[in-house]
Amino acid sequence: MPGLIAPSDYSREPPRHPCLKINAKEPFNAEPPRAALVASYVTPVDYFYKRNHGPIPIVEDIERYSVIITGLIDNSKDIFMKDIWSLPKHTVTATLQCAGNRRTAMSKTRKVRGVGWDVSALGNAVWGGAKLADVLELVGIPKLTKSTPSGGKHVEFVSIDKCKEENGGPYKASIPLIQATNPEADVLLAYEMNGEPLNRDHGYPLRVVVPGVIGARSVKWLDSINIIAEECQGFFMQKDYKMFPPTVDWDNINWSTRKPQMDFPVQSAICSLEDVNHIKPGKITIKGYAVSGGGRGIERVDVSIDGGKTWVEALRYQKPGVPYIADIEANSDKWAWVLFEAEAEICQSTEIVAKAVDSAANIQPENVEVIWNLRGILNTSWHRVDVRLTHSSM
Ligand SMILES: Nc1nc2c(c(=O)[nH]1)N[C@H]1C(S)=C(S)[C@@H](COP(=O)(O)O)O[C@H]1N2
Ligand SMILES: [Mo]
Repeated sequence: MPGLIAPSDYSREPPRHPCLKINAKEPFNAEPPRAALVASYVTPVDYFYKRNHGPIPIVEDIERYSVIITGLIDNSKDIFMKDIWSLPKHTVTATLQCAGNRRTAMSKTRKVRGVGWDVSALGNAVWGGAKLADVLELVGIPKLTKSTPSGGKHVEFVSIDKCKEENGGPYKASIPLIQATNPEADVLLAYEMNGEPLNRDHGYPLRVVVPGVIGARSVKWLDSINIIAEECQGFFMQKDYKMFPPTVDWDNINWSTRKPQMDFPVQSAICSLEDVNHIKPGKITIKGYAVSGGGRGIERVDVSIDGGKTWVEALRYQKPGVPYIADIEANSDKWAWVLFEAEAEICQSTEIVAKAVDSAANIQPENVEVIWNLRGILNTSWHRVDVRLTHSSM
């Protein structure tokens, strides 16, 4: 009996929470309602977005499950769960965001290809597992290694799920070896999410979590780790999840001109309101999230209730009673989102807007047109929602 198997159809999918909005059924892609997303700092597993490219793998025998570490190293090694469990356990609070978050809105200006997502293709979880830097030491790669003696410079993660983009082959991605062996980068081989063993949708029994980087590099259902000379040549690294300018379309694209997207840019969205809202005049609370990639904090979130003419600064928070400060010295979770809140008096129909600024003073672009790209990734334009006043009958 093998440790982990990959079904080729959807007859053995796990149960999912009925509140999720399903964007694609097979493979299963779903996100929570906006308001549920910002109801807590740590996203409950049930509400955490699910982004899959094939049927969900199944563990048949956890004792036999192992990950082979191979490639440009002296000796390959099979790592079993007991080996992973015997390494120091680290917990990292990190926001995972799909590069396709807010794709539906980008598609409205000009059509893009890909699964449509509203603003909830992200979640914040407490990931528990071993640091990849510690795991790689088991095969003789020291901390902070740029290149192995035999020229390995990248760490490729290969799964076993059957993806149609890979012609039935597994999902895979890579990160630079220097990031993988840097304990400060907090790259995990995670076996827990919010204190519970990972569930099937999120990568049981073992997944990669690469904090601050688009979700696509956090490979689920890990099967092998390859130390390689060049970055992974898989579909999702080379023919997808790359950022192109608005002038590039399907008839003139040359994929090799761009690098695979890694860090995500500064992002925010209002989650207490839908795209169009009918409300009574009076006080409202505007709530949402802001997050940036690469471990950059959120310096400021600005909210406007007049379509972006004037702004007020929103209150930012992570944990109750702990002031949020966007500084590496502070006791903030550097890989995690911040939630924001602002109160406003609404006395006419208007557009409410949010934009965030990160600790490197990067700011979200005003309009989606300037960042439009054919795959509809990284829509980080100012988030705008309409409020229309309903007047009591006269
Ligand atoms: N094996 C495997 N890993 C994967 C994927 C996948 O389809 N197969 N999807 C990736 C993408 S695009 C994202 S955004 C995240 C989603 O993780 P989640 O479903 O736990 O939210 O997983 C990544 N890892
Ligand atoms: Mo993604």
